[in-house]
Amino acid sequence: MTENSKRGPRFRTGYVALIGEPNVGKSTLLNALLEQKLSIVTPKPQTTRHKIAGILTDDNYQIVFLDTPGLIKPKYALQEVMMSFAGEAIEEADVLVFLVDASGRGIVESVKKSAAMARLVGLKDKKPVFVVLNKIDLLKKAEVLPLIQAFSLLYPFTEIIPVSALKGENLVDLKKTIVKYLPEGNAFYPEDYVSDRDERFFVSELIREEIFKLFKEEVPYSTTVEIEEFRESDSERKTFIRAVVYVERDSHKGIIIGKGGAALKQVGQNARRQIEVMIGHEVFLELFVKVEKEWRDDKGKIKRLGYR
Ligand SMILES: Nc1nc2c(ncn2[C@@H]2O[C@H](COP(=O)(O)OP(=O)(O)O)[C@@H](O)[C@H]2O)c(=O)[nH]1
Ligand SMILES: [Mg+2]
Repeated sequence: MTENSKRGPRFRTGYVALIGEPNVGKSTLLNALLEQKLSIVTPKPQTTRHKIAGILTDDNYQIVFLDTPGLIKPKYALQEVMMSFAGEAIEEADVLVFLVDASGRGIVESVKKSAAMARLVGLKDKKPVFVVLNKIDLLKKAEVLPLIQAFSLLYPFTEIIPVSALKGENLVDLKKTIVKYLPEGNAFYPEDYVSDRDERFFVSELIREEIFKLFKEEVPYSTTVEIEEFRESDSERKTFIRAVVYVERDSHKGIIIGKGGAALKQVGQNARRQIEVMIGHEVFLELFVKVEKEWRDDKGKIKRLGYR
């Protein structure tokens, strides 16, 4: 860190937690703000299981966005751990962003919940609390303002900002507004850092994303991915990756592998393409499936499988 321009009194740096119910678009928003795919996105709820930092550095600021798992009532130990990540992000944040799906039927309920949480956190720590109304591309223009007015009556939110993460609408305004509330201070990360996570982590996430896209019902939720080997060969400009997909039951193992291995092959092909885009050169991906009985209910196994 020899860079001088990222220091000095006017530079602003801070953490921004992206909080909200499953599927409101937290991960889509993170990726849109960073203009690159960091967090995996699928149409299924509870895709995000970790707290993932996305770092955005500009001439005058560094914002560290924390993407979090959606707020739910935990049913098993993994979900408890997921909720603790959301809790940590709320604690760490300088600015809280409650994201809601402005097009959803449950919007009033979710803003009420955000207001209740904002009361708890905002009052205790005096943190700025934003409501970001996402998915406005699904609304008529005339519907947006009344929505903002309705929410401003529920709680004195610091800011209420309508956006479309998917279409990239109003994101510049969102960034500018966030920066106003960040403390002055030097950058936490070198300016070329985009995340606190390494390539191995993102590789495992890209594999998990394909599993979430391909399989139905409970199966994807029972899986997790571990990278056993990650080896770059400079001479061949190729990366060798061996990963294990853990499932909870033998029956799930059969489904993931599929007839004659067809399903696993599909996961591997799709994931490899995504990984190659991220890494920027050819990838050789080997996938195995193993059963780790009831891992989602075992705190020790959960930790060992990378959720910490
Ligand atoms: N129409 C529309 N869909 C969105 C928008 N943002 C996210 N989505 C979709 O909502 C779903 C859930 O998104 P995701 O980012 O995984 O939500 P998360 O669970 O809150 O992280 C995905 O199918 C996204 O494509 C948006 O601004 N407009
Ligand atoms: Mg997510």
